[in-house]
Amino acid sequence: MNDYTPRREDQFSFGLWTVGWQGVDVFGPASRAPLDPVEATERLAELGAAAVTFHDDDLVPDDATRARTLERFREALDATGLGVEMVTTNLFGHPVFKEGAFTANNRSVRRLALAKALRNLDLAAELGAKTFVLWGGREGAEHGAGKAVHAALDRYAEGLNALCAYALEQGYDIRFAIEPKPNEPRGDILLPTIGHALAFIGNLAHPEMVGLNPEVGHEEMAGLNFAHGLSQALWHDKLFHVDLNGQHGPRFDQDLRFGAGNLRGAFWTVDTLEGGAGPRYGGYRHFDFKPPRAEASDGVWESARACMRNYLVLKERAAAFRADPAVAEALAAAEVPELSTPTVAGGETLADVRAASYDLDALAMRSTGQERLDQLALEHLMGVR
Ligand SMILES: [Mn+2]
Repeated sequence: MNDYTPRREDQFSFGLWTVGWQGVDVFGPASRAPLDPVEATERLAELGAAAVTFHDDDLVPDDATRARTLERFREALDATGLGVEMVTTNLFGHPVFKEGAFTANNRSVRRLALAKALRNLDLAAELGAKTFVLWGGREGAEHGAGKAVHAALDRYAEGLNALCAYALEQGYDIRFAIEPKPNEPRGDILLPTIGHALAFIGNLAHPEMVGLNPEVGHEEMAGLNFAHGLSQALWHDKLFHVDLNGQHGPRFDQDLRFGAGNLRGAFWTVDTLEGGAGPRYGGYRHFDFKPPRAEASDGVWESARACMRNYLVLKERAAAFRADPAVAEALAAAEVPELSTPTVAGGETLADVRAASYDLDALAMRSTGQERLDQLALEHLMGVR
């Protein structure tokens, strides 16, 4: 009997900033006390996580205490056996980045952003992280003429190219992952979706070193299908990392625990990550959520626990769906396996395709079996099959 207890091999990881979020929002100050990164690491280990991640500012906000903080953090990692799988740089919090970081109009700000990211890249390598995430929350605009997007993309590429060149020069075993988001905090953010970021990566100097860190809520804020986005990222071999959380449709970034919000979307997200109908994602299942401001610390740990539990429950449901003989029949009836057959067979010519006869009436009237298939999925999700 599966009791949905997370194990290290489930590869769950959490940002220190998630459980550490104090509830500061646009309308009010902190509702919770600061959380020591050492305590966060210990509690997450107890709950069954395999690794932690952080922004430079989450862990070492202050140069005066940097060495001691890092020493204590390393001791906590050693004691718990947790790893640091990903590191990211905060290029959005400090007011200096209010008008952008890599794409700020101000050149000194861009140089400062690059210096901060390079310093943190050294730290990422030192702690053994294999992925370096870049979320450009301030890379955008609220106005039309205020940001020359063509030049901004040149500078964005310049920043990423510099980071890649530095990682190569240092021999770091690190890949970069861009995290798209359509808006918030900026009115409009550059590289707003998975698709925009994929296209951008193709024009970089080292495209093989740069992939994606898509986030459930960010794509759903844009009204997009997250599982489809994941599938396309996997198709391009660009799913380097993933941020799991929950969101109720296009509205402010809710950062709910995974499984809350669009539960049906979460089912297909897990099915996709676990290779339900394509390659399986082999990386960490990383949670980037915010325990609601209304919660005290008990609620913080309950929501962290629930992220992993919901993933494991959905993993079981998705596996049951894929193993169900009725689903195999429904998939065949819906002709889903036929999509893997090339449209033009080897040895055939386009002239053969044009010369073939097609029974339009029969094709137009054919059953597609989609409702039957989807109802089976819903019944597995609802736990009645
Ligand atoms: Mn995120």
